[in-house]
Order: sequence, then structure tokens, then C-alpha cells
Amino acid sequence: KLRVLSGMQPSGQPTLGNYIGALKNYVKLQHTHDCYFMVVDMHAVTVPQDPAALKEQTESVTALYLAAGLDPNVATVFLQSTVHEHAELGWLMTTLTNMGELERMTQFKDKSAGKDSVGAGLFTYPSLMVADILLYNADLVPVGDDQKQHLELTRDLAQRFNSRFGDTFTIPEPYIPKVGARIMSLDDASKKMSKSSSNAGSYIAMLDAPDVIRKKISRAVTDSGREVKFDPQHKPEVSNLISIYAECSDKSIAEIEAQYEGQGYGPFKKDLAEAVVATLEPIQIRYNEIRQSGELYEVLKQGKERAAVQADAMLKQVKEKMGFIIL
Ligand code: AQP
Repeated sequence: KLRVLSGMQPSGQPTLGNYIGALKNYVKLQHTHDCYFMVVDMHAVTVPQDPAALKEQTESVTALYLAAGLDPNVATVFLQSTVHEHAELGWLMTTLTNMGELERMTQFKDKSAGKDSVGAGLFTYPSLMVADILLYNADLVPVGDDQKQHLELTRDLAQRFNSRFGDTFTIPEPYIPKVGARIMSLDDASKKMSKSSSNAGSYIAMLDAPDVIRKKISRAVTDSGREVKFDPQHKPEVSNLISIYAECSDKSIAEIEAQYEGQGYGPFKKDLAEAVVATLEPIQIRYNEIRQSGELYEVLKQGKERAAVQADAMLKQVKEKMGFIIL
């Protein structure tokens, strides 16, 4: 079985973008692949986090993983911070990363733009992500489009390590969905939908109540035309809504275009809202059951133990190859 690894940051309320671009694919891959899914809490602290909020968000993301359909007896579900090898290999990978490589990262540029003070961790974030992936010798990494550049760096560093110190790491491949890899903001189709946005109207949170979802979709920006047509260049807002619709139903983009031909945006938006509600409501019901059951910490402990076995063996091998003394 090919090995899959991915993760989500507990940096806010996961959005429909996180679901469509990543989580939905985690669930699909778990039965055919050897899967490791983390909540990357150490990445979340690359921007300031309130301690109580971090804890709540970490529990919430874990519960959403399970509510969306991840089975912790099939996939290994764990917290990045509980397997200390991530931090150790992260440091070693930082020493192999060039400043120029990190300076080119668009996520760093976006997240640091206009800020007076930017943490060094935000800059070295990609090196830790490299370690997350290489520590498990992952073959495939399901991510949205925004993580593609970090994955290219991971491949470069795996190759760099292998050629300097001898064959060690598998070169991972990104697994990026064809539709829905980049869900855009509801208020500005030039920006991706993001859970850390300060404008709650720009995203649909996976835990938004049905009426909130309906309201946000009815207010979503469109153009002044009335054609429901998929044309990302000329109609980015409507195209984004069509992608969401296709991902939340079993309709293709062409079927959606045909269904709303000549009807304007009203009926389209109404049905889209119902498709999103139908996708998220069952997840929300399971989420509430899971939060009440108190099972999360047990799941995370079991996941930590399984992950640590792999991580420990890999880190030892890496340290040995680099010339560290292993006692
Ligand atoms: N808008 C998006 N469309 C499709 N996929 C997306 N992903 C994120 N936004 C979209 C994918 O979700 C996974 C988890 O993301 P993350 O938690 O690592 O954080 P991120 O990529 O930085 O996404 P956010 O939601 O914008 O978080 P913040 O605001 O904290 O930075 C990844 O696979 C990502 O590609």
C-alpha cells in the first residue's frame, strides 16, 4: 500500500475550502492507502494563538476529521506536537534549506505582507512541513493548490538529502483534486477561502449553522451578468460557486451550467446553499456526538503511539547518516 500523509492547522474554524481541497480526499484515501493524518498544531503557532483557543481548535479539528469520516482504526490520526521527532527533523531540515528557497514561498509573502513583526517560525514553516512528510516516507500528500509550492520544496529537499547522505527518503507526490483545489473567498474571488480571515462572511465554516450558510451564500459576490457559466478568467466569482456546487453534489460542471441556463443567479444560489447544507449537516451532527463522547484524547493517544514508532525509526536513520552519535 502506498503511504499517505497530510494535515490541517488548528488556526481557526476549518472552512469548506479545507473540506473540499483536503479533508474530503483524506476520507477517500483511507481505505486504499496506509494513511497518517495529523493536526499540525506546531504550524498553527507560527502566527500568535491564544492558548485556550488553540486547545479548543485542536480538539475541534480532530473531531471534524472523525465526523467527516476518518476511521481512527484505519487511518492514524494524531497531533504533530505529541510526536517530538517532527520538531527534531524540522530543525535538521531547516539546516538543509536555503534562505532563498524560503524567501520565494508565496504563503510566507502573503502572511507576512504589511506586518511590522513577523515570527521567524513563519519563515521556516516550510522546513517543518518537509520534516512532517519525510518522517513517514509518504508517497502521496493530499493538499489544496496553495500547498503545491511547499510540496515542491519537500521533493527538492528529499533529493538533496538523498544525494548528500545516501538514499533515505521517498520522493513524495502531491495529490491535488482537479476541481476544488482552490476554493476562493465569497467576498473576493482573487483570494482563497481561508479559516484565519477576519471577515466571517468570506468563508463557510464547516460548523456554520444551516441558516448561516444560506445567508452567506445569498450574500456571496457575483458579477452583474446573469449567466451561470464556468469561466474562471471572466467570471471568477460564479465559477467558484459552480465548483463548490459540483463538489457538494454529484453533478458535473456542465450539468450545473445546463440546469440553470437562462435563469439568473437566484435559483442557482438557492440550490447551491441546500447542496452545501446537505454536505455539512450530517458532519455537524456527528461532530456534536463526538465532542460529547469524550473519545478524542483516546484516539489521539493511540495515534501518537502508532506514529511515534515510524517517526523514531526514521529520525534515527537520518541522524546516523548525518554523522550524529546514536547512544
Ligand atoms: N481555499 C482552499 N481551497 C482548497 N483547499 C484549501 N486548503 C486550504 N485552503 C483551501 C487546503 O486545506 C488543507 C489544510 O490547510 P492548512 O490548515 O494547512 O492551512 P492553509 O493551507 O494555510 O489554509 P487556511 O485555511 O488558509 O488556513 P490559515 O488561514 O490558517 O492559513 C491544505 O491541504 C490546504 O491546501
